[in-house]
Amino acid sequence: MTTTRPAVLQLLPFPFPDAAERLAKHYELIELWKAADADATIAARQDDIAVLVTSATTPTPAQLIDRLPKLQAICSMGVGYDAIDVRHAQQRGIQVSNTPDVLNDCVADLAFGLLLATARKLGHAERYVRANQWGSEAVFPLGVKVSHKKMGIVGLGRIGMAIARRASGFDMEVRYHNRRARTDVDLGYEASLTDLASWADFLVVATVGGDSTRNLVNREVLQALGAKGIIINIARGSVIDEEALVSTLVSGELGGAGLDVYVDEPNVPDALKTLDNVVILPHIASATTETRKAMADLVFDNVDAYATTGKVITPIPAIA
Ligand code: 8YV
Repeated sequence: MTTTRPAVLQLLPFPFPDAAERLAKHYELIELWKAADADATIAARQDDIAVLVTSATTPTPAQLIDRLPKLQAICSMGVGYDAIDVRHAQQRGIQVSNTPDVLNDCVADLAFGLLLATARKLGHAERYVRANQWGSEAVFPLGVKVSHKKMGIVGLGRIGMAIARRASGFDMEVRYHNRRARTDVDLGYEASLTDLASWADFLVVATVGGDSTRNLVNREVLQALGAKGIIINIARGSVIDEEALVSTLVSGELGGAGLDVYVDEPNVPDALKTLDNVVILPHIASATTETRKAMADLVFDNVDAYATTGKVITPIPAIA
């Protein structure tokens, strides 16, 4: 069944009242989560769908993309795109956009919040007071200092740079590891991630997710960071070998961890839930009203731009 007006297929709700109105401006809006039978809805409308709206954490595989023969653009909410088969879409000539930059501050703020919470045991201290242990013989353990310490950043991109700026506010020395050194920053580059880890007091993971970085932070790197070292992850769970992470924390080979992302979200390894030197958050790095609104608006702007100019505003670079 074909209709004159092309359609936009929205895979997930956006928590903003104007979302539907914005998306229905140029296209007929199909809100898939409202469909009684999502499969039947896609089958019935496959020839009308020109644009797909998804998110960084919503699986968007080649199978789904290939069910939409008239698809021309995929507009995703979020900067990460490891849940979307971008390469396949681009090979089909489909433009794919994400929402970079608008979330850098909140993600970097959360990275620092996690670092301070882990180093100064804020979660543990909070539980200690709530359990009425304060004043009891259970003396609360000392934390570790953050200011003037050494921070290693794995993945010095836009978010990594925002974290480095915040670290300078804490008088921290910052070095980083990327696939190759940047020529536009005056921060120390470490070609070896293991060397960066053994140098650092805090290792912050801010790199992209996906196959190219899977288990980049392996057991050797975690052991190099050491019994006094603390790892922070606001990127993707897949970047750290999660098994090695759990066992080095349990054995004491690794000092502590502040985590916002995991390999199989929302499932967090139970072993992590029992450790007081670990802070575990539910993937909230960009979860502020201001930033999520800015992310949603950029999705809408990408859809509008595609409808009016045939080009999205923030395309994901071509994946080789
Ligand atoms: C998600 C994120 O977008 O931007 C990313 O890559 O992981 C987050 O900001 C957010 O959780 C909504 O899906």
